[in-house]
Amino acid sequence: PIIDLSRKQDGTSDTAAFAKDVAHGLSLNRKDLPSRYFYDGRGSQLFQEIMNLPEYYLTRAEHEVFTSNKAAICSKFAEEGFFHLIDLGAGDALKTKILLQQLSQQKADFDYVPVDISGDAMQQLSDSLRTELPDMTVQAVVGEYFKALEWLQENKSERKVVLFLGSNIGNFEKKDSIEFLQSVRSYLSPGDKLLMGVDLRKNPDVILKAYDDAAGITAEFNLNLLRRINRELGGEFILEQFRHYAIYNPLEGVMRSFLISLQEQDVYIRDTGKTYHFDAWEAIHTENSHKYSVDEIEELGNHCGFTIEKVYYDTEKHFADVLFSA
Ligand code: AVI
Repeated sequence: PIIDLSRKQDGTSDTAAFAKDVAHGLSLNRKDLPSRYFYDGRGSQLFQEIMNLPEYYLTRAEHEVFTSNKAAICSKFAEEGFFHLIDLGAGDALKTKILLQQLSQQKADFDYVPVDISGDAMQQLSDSLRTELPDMTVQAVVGEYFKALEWLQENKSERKVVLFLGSNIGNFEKKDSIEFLQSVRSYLSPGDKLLMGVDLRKNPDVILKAYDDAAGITAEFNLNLLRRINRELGGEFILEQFRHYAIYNPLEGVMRSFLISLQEQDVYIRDTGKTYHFDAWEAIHTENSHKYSVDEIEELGNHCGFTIEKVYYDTEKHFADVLFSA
């Protein structure tokens, strides 16, 4: 059985929240839309395609980190007996499965708690694990990260190992990443662990290409946000009148993505009851992807109550999976 924590308690629908965020973001002087809205059905599918692109090194690098270090990582997880393995934003869990296979080979005593906002993804993952690892106990949770941690807190007090992989931390604003990690820490006890996947600072050309691929899949992924507004909120964006633009700032270590209006135009969005004006070449900021040095990630972790136990790298040192202890 899958636990569904995604229903709103306050009676408002997801669409109403989306409309509110879009209305707010497009009314700002510097227009801004939250990147969490990328992931509708088509957006999630495009992200899968991104992860297979030759330019998008992140997924391959983390895959390598896990295949080369799985025994070491898993023995750290299992060294004190039973634990809950909580995978925040599990998705298809392709990389986590490397660890799951290893853990079951080691006969580790654990259960697996994948958490994701997508109910479809959690259903598919539960089904695939039932055939691939039939002896493993799986409790999938559909909902926001924090709801799942709260739920776990109420129900059990055993040891926890939290996974936050794939550079998902990079999509938070700096202050939100602190709030997030402090909150994760508040649900953990001393000795519990957090394994976090972070994209490292590197040659800006390599980073830039990962977010502006030759096949144009990332551009599609970004533009899909406007398509989603059209479909779900009755928006009237003409997609051809916007382009994807991505730029890396090496001082801050931040990749930023935008949608740029190719001409002066007005766009009506039915569910917000408003028309939004765009100057020619005006930008909508849609995403940040932060790149870290190991020192920066250590400082962030320490600030939030974690200490580094071990850092695992791929051979090119493009990516790191950092094992923190609470
Ligand atoms: C999900 N997240 C870690 C991806 C990233 O690299 O920031 C999302 C993404 N955006 C464009 N390409 C991939």
